[in-house]
Amino acid sequence: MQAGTVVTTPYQDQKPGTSGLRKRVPIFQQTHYLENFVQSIFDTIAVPPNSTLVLGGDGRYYNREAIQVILKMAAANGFWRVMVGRGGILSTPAASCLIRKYRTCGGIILSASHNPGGPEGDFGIKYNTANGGPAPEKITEAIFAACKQIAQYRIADMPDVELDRLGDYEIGDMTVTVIDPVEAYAELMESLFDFASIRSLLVSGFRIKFDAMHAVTGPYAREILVNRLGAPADSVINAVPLPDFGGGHPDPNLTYAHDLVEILYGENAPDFGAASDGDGDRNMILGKHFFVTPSDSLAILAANAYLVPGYQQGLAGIARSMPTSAAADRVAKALGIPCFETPTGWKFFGNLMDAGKVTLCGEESFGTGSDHIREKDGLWAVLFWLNMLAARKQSLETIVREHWARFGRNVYSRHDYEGIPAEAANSVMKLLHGSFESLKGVQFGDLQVKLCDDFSYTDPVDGSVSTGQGVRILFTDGSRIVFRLSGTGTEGATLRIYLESFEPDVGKHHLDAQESLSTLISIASQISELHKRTGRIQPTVIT
Ligand code: VG1
Ligand code: CO
Repeated sequence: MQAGTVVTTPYQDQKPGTSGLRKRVPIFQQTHYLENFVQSIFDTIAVPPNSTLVLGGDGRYYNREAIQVILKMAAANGFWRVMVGRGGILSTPAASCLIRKYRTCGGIILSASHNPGGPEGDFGIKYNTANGGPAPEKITEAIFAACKQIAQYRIADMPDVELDRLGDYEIGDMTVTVIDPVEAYAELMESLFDFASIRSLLVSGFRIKFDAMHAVTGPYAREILVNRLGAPADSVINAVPLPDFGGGHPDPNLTYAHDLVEILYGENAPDFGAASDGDGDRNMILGKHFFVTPSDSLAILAANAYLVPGYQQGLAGIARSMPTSAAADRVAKALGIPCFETPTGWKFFGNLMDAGKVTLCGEESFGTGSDHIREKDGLWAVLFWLNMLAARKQSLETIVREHWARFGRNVYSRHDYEGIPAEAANSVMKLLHGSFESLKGVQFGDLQVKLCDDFSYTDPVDGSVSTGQGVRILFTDGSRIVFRLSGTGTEGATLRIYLESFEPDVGKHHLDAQESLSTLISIASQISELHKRTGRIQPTVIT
């Protein structure tokens, strides 16, 4: 094997967003585009001697090709070993699990998560550090700086590695170990949850449907839910990962996971439904004719953690992203534990978990997880719910309603306006920024504006500061509206509007969230001049 150096020129657009670098496949296929980014990762982390790298992706189009390139570059950059999932497959949580289990120096995950795939779809790459979590901002910024200056990369001249057979392959001084993508992850799940009682639930006629959306979780769900927990095989649908996700949009929400939604809202619906996204780190939880908002899900998991073996020793604390509702804060208060509010993106939870300050974390965007790994974890959330349902022997809807009755309901919704021109989106944000002073104290019907700001966060562990994390319009009664631009899209801009109000009155808990939030919804469109500036009246996705 010969390792050579290739002269290259930088691309200026390789700035990682909320979760890694995401671009359309044709952009990634440009000469040296992938190589430049990978070399910039290796240069930034200055590969220590005898290092192992975990490598895998969600199986989307270009996954295999990219893996072969990265293996050759890893060999030329002095890695001792690369552990790659069979077929190039690793879900994001499984990659995090492997990095931690084998104490590797980190991992590269190839995924654009919930973004569509295929030759014209999206591709993505992210680097996770030795703790198993997404690289923090200071590392992603250093990678971006390296990308802008790169002049050469190193790559070995070697044949492609056989990715479909388990085993060790010696390539020069490096070993490629093709591993089972599911095994270690499934074992970790068995160590956290009461599999025996979940199995009894599933064989007693309690029916579940899990929609893998033709993305990476199919093999994981089959192994865990069907093989290990005894659910009937047809409990897992769209279970085969496909390079284009079957033409779908692997985003587990009420709009894109419509197959599942139709089943759970249909006649003779199962008792429990769930879906996961492209790379397996998100979860949507449904009951019979019932939807659980991710913010409520986090709060409910926290309140019921004492029922789950892996969490029976108690929770150190909870963290949620700023736009996530304050439902979890109420549980934290009742449990007498701290609750942290971080910017959007799982990378902000890593320090808190490493420092032992929090056990559970969540985001309103269908992301929930714990310190068992350093990523959000879709199937973990499903198993947590099943464990809770098995222990409480009540319907999912009853559990949620009892939770609201005890803690009050944080009525919540997110409205996404996808694919709007970047200038229009920027002008909305600029208008809002310019209105902070004039909005303060203004009365809208019963609601009065208390404060407007742009959220910034000081990491309590390392003191790093992140600014510009979303515009908040806070009202005196605790209601709020948050405006943010997405950092994961690849085309135009996506404006997210997050709406929240608190309803203590149990007599009003049955009301539809959109109805309860209608005043906030109209204030949001008024103060952002949404229609005038974007031409949109209706959101693309409501959750
Ligand atoms: C979105 C979500 C955010 C999540 C991120 C990555 O980011 O809002 O909560 O952490 O996706 O999730 P944005 O910037 O588009 O709002 V995933 O499943 O794409 O790794
Ligand atoms: Co994801």
